[in-house]
Amino acid sequence: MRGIFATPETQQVHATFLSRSMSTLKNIIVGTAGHIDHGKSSLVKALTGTDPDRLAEEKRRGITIDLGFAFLELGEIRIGFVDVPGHERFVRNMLAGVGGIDLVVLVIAADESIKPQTREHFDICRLLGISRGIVVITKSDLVDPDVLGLVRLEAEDFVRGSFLQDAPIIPVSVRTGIGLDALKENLVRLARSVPDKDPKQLPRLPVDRSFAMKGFGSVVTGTLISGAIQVEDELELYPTGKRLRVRGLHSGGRQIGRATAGQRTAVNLAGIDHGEMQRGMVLGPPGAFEATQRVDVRIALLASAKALKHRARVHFHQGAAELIAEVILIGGQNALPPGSSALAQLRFEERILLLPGDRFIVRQFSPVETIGGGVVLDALPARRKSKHQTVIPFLETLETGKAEAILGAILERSEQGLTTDEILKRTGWPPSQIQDVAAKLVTAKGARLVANQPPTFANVRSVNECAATLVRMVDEFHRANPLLPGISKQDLLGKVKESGAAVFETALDDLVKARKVTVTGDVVQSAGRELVLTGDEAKAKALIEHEFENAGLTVPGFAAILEKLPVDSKRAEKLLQILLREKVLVKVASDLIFHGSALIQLKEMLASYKKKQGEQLPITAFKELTGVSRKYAIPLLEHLDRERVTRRVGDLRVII
Ligand SMILES: Nc1nc2c(ncn2[C@@H]2O[C@H](COP(=O)(O)OP(=O)(O)O)[C@@H](O)[C@H]2O)c(=O)[nH]1
Ligand SMILES: [Mg+2]
Repeated sequence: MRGIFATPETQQVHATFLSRSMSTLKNIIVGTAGHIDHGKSSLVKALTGTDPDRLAEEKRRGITIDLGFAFLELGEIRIGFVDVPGHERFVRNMLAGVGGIDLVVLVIAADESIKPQTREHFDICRLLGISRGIVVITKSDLVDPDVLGLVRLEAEDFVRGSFLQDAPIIPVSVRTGIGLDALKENLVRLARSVPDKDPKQLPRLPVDRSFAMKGFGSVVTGTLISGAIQVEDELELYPTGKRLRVRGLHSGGRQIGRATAGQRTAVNLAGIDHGEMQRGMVLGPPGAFEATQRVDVRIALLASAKALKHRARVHFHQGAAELIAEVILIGGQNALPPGSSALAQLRFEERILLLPGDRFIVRQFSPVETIGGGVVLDALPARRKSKHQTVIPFLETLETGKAEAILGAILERSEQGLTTDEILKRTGWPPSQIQDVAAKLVTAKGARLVANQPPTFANVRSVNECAATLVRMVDEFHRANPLLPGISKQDLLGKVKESGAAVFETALDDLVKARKVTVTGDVVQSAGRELVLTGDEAKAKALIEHEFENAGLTVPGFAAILEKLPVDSKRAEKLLQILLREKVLVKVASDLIFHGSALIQLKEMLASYKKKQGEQLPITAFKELTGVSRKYAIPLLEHLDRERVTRRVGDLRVII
């Protein structure tokens, strides 16, 4: 499939590329912006040798309709150009391309100066938070120096107070070649200042083209905005849920094994028809993200726009996607005034993959023009009833908070805690970052690890509140059921269902550690609860104790005792539990119970043995000393080991 973009020029680049190592190259995406006919495509061609107008119709009409692409290597910098159409009818195509760019070349023709789409494209760049660029005054050969000076002043004025305020302004002409070298120098300088992309981020490739290649099958192209993709990777096509295998990768007209963020990338995919892949869909890691139909955002309206009414419909553009959205203003206002911003929920008719931090553009429904933009804060907002007062501070934390504050705020709104996978869907952070941030939050006592499989984190308050409820529920149960030993765990969990199993288990564990409740098998009861016994029960309890006390170390089976008791076996079992809890009886092994006094005597016997015979104690000596059978001797000795009365050394015990 080599040769998707093959031209003589790219093949030549290929030859020079082979002598260079991949890792030393820095990939940068440069987008053009500006009014139609101002010379954007000609400039890209002059810089790269590639005509970005690739469609037959574009060539015939001499205008750019859809996105065009070209590549240029300057030293260690590899630039992917995204050439956008300037015509107002094709702003939507412009928007599909501008998403992943690192720096913009704002083109202003010397003979026309600033025109409507110069403004609109510039607004879009600002709204998308693009932070670097160059102003290029094209067609400088068409005007005299005075006019050029004037256009330069107008350009300076135009960008004042924006991210381009201190950007170079370079007059060029593709006719005379003037300014092209200066432009290249500035591109390299600016490209170097673009921060390196974090290779640990998860990959996202918004699809801007999809087509079939004879002999290869389906191909999509896009700007890889984060992470890396490798041949043979499995990817998911969001929001369709389809899983696809990467058969091949191309960038800049050559086959590659791995594409990294900041590269224009063509992906050959197995197992799908190209017609099923559309502009706006996103390739990403399988199962990692979740497409959405509503997002909470900060939305800003241009000063030049009309007020935006609550519930207004707009055209929403993000990445390469375009959808219709309904704007729900969260603060309760009726309209958003021009030049201001607000928190809002956007509702879509279709599902789309969005993540916090994604910048978007909104265009008026009709007539279609750019009116504002914003940033996604919460891509999976909870369905809320009327709690606007809590959602506003929450969204403000997502907007401005540090990672730990953000995770803390997300957990605070998730009663049951969240697994790392669920946190990923809400933040887009790679797993390693989630682990780091969660660990810091746990250390700072802002969160608890409530389960290990899978790792689940919860707000500290959720656990504490659940524990408080549990104490209340167990007390209530005792009051209502004085003769039952306690409430089953299952029933107790049913009473705090909204806490979820992981938070419940952690809260219960806390209560056991704090000795507020005890858990025996499946039964939870308040610690230190004094059972009120009936006369028969009290008699039976005394009898049980007596039997064990008399038996010393040669304890009876419990069945034998049962026969003598005036209560039924279920109740007898309960009485046994009480005696164990009171530590009158001691459980040495699962079916071996002794009276506490017998064990004290045993320890005394061992102490005097040690005095007379020394510390070494063979098992036979132990059996003789105590008169117990081998069946009892072993568990008893193990009990003594645990109690640190004896220590096992080979076949011997040593009395400590
Ligand atoms: N004289 C002159 N004409 C130019 C220059 N750059 C572009 N043009 C012409 O301006 C027209 C529009 O150029 P094009 O690159 O398609 O503009 P775009 O719509 O911004 O992409 C074409 O006829 C070009 O030949 C230049 O530097 N000097
Ligand atoms: Mg063009």
